[in-house]
Amino acid sequence: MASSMNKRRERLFKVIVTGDVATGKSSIIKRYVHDVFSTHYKATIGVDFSLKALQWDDDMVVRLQLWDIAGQERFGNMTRVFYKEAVGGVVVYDMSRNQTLDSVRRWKKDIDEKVLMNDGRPIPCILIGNKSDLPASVSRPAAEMDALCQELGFVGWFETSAKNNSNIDTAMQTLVSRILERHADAAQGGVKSGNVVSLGSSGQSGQQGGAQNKQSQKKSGCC
Ligand SMILES: Nc1nc2c(ncn2[C@@H]2O[C@H](COP(=O)(O)OP(=O)(O)O)[C@@H](O)[C@H]2O)c(=O)[nH]1
Ligand SMILES: [Mg+2]
Repeated sequence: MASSMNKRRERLFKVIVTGDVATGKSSIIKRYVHDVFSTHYKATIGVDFSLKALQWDDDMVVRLQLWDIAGQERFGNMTRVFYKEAVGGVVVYDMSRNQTLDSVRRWKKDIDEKVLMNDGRPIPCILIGNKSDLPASVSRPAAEMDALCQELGFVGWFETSAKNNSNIDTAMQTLVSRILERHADAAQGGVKSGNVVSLGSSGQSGQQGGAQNKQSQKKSGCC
């Protein structure tokens, strides 16, 4: 598929995926990249990354290098190399386990402390509540999630299911849009492949309102 892509312009973005153990980080990545899901729990130790190619528009291909912390979250102390040159982040909690939402604050703070855009601003991050398919999962009121996003500086929140393939594409699409906005200058500059793009930007803040997804139920939102 990638070979048939029209790629007059190409972007490669490193995106990091963090959150507590067993919230579904690896499952979200696997679903997004390979469209598979397994209930078999395999906690690997190390850092893993997967590549996802998106035909973003008529002439631009966006390649996402998705970094999975792959078990290191158990130790709470992530290596710098994990954060290095990331231009976007995903923090995942498990909608069926409250305490994983409490940890979101710490994961976001960690990202903001360890990686910044060249202009000194935090990298755009989205908040994902995963396992929406489970009966035990709890949907927080949208107002509460919006307020949390605002407070912690997430560009949006989404309820997903890696099992049912629900809302993951939408969530990632939003993140990529925000990354591209922040790198608007670079995006006009022609082909830049083989490199993780980590450029400063004179683009606008990604915090404007009104981008909320008001489909059937409110399963996501943006601050
Ligand atoms: N029901 C359900 N289970 C999930 C979902 N995502 C992940 N899981 C399960 O949760 C467990 C942990 O998933 P994993 O992706 O390894 O979590 P990680 O430690 O955050 O990478 C596995 O048993 C998965 O099958 C989901 O959306 N729905
Ligand atoms: Mg994992």
